[in-house]
Amino acid sequence: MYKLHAFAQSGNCYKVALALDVLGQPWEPVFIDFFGGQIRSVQYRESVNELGEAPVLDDGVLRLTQSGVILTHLAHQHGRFGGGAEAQQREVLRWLLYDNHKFTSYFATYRFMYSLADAAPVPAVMDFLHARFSTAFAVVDKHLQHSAFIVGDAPTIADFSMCGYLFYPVEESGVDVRPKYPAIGRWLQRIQALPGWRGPYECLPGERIAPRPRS
Ligand SMILES: N[C@@H](CCC(=O)N[C@@H](CS)C(=O)NCC(=O)O)C(=O)O
Repeated sequence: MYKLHAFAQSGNCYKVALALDVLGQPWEPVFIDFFGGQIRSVQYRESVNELGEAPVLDDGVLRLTQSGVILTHLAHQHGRFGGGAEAQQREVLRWLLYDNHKFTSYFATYRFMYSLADAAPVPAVMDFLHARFSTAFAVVDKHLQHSAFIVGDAPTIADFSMCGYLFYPVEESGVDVRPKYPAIGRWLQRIQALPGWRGPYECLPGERIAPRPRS
């Protein structure tokens, strides 16, 4: 059975959990104590992931890291959600790269600093991150005005990757994405309707943390 090293607040872990659930593949969670510092320990880097990151997937033979690599592996292994023809597969990769660089990363960092980090956020840093993810969200919203899913009219791993942080509660980021970006909102509804869908706090291991109180 697949083993997914993960923690509940990680949208990057959720990307993989969602793919496994929608593929109908049973998997076992292995809790990472992110907030207790486990991921930064020498032990974690030496024995779990030299990159010092989550998610990590054990598939029985391979140990894989980087959600985009894991998703691509799962799509190949199960012959689903990887895109059909070569041109579509290339599109899937293009959006995975865009997601990792611009769509997920700025928003995930913003959310972490907004409500999960110990220290209060620095306003100038938050303004920068907000501007960066807003640009990316507008790009994706425009794209989704003409496309049911990120690549064509059927779901792919690009969707699972890009929605990773968008099913968390609004109070964790302070950004109500659905009304602000209506095409993204409709796309999230389509993903949520896929058989097997579960939210991040339903499937990932670890306690839910109350967002840090705002001053
Ligand atoms: N591009 C990576 C990002 C992974 C990542 O940044 N994971 C976070 C948790 S959501 C992490 O482990 N951060 C630890 C750190 O940056 O020190 C992926 O998609 O897997």
